Amino acid sequence: MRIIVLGAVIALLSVGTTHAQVTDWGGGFSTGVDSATTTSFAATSNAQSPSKAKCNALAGFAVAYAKETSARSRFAQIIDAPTSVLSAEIIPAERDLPEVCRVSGIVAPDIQFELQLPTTAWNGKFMHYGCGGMCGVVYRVQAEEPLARGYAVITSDMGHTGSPNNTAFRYNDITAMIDFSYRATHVVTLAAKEIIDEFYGNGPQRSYFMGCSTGGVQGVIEAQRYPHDFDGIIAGAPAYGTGPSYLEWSARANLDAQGNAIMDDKKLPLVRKAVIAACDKLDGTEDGLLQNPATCKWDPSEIECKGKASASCLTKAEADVVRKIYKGPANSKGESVSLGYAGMARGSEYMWSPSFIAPKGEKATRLVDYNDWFGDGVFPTVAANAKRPYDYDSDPQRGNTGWGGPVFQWLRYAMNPDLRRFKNAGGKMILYHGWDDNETAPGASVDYYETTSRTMGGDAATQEFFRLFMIPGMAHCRRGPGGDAFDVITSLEKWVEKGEAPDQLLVHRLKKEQTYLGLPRLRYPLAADSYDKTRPVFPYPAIAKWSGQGDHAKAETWEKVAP
Ligand SMILES: [Ca+2]
Repeated sequence: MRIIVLGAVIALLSVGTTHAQVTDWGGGFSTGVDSATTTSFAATSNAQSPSKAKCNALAGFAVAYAKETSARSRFAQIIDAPTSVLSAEIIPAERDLPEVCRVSGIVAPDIQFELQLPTTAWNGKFMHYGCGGMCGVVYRVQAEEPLARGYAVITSDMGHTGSPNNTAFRYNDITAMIDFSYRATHVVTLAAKEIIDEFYGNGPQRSYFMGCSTGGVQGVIEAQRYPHDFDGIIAGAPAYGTGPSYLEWSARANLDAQGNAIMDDKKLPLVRKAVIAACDKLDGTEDGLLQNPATCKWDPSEIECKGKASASCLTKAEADVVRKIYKGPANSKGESVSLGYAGMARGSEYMWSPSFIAPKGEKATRLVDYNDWFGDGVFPTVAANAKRPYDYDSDPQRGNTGWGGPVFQWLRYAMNPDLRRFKNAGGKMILYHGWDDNETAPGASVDYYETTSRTMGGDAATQEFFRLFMIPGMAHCRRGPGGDAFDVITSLEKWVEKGEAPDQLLVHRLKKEQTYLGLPRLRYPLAADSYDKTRPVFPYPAIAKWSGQGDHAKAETWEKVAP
């Protein structure tokens, strides 16, 4: 059989293509991913390995698709997920990544995906790796960590092509809204399982989802709406997006009535120093980190100027700015208008510049990119209002909680605490969130866990299938002074496959900090000389407290205590 790889089609559709797109929602994506390879290969049927033959057979679906013959029918007939394979080709092993059959395709109407199928090194399992920001790109690099472990891995663009920094894709486009909100994650999973079955002759023994930021919210929504898709889910720092935009709130907190910045970022170290001085020892050791910022009640009035304003104290206006950012979105009466959000955590002040409080003379980045993130997104059907700021008095009253208006809000609602179907299906979920996150409010994960715990019968019953780990000193998905490297895939595998629930995550602080986007992807176990500190993080609400003996940079000197 002569094989034709539809390179031109791939190029037109930009599957797997991105050009150094960078977004502040750094959880889920990367820069500089290579373009999709469009090289043809000329395999002949009498010189093929079995996996090459199977990969070519998948490519045959692409040929059939182009010719509109009936051979496409198996995937086209997937209920809820009519799928077309556009190309399939063998990619040789490189670095620690195995040889794969790389399949590109589309789930109708326009969700592009890439599925990588290890040819000889398959571990029998499937991983769906989530996206980041507004997605719009198929990020191949996301697949690397699970791929190196032998997983068949799928990634998708969630239904539209565009910059992950721009919300305009969903302007008056209900299909794009639905696919991005929840449908794409589900239907791409259906397609993956069917193609896996076609390629290997049987479906995956286990199916997992993993992602951070937008990827995190994809995972949580899967547990809520499609509880049979995955045996296990890792959801990091979910961008729930259900509250009035706390990013905008935090940036506007620093504007006076004329729209000028009240303070610059020079005083942020002063604030953080005072926070740490007041609360560091609550966890038993003065290591510059707060294990549980929620118990720190420090107030900016502590360092308010007594007499003349100076560099070593806050003016009353500056103290108000800091207090507002801790508090989170509120109306003009001072009443919180979020769903249990606590605003930014104490100790996270080092992450506030340049997002909320910029260097002197510069504009906070969350004001600069405001229109892309919130303008088009917040008021998608009222063009005249598209660029106006969120009104924390009137908008909540109109049911507009920010982020795309009420319709989009509901499509993407990720706070349903009724996880009975997920639990009954045997699903397990690990949720993690950095306490110093300045992009998705950490209090939202605490709120979601607590609401779920109340709904599902308390902590013990909930932790049978769902555990939250709040990571001290970690920013959005990674980075920060507390350590950001933990082998969460292995933790989930043990839980699902051996019934060993994760009693802790062992967090490592790397000597060389990860990049903002987490590249290159880490591999576990880490090299022993790559980190200088380990610490256990226990399932919320338990926290780690130093025992008082030994080296507090070593995990074994910490104990699990009630909050
Ligand atoms: Ca401490």
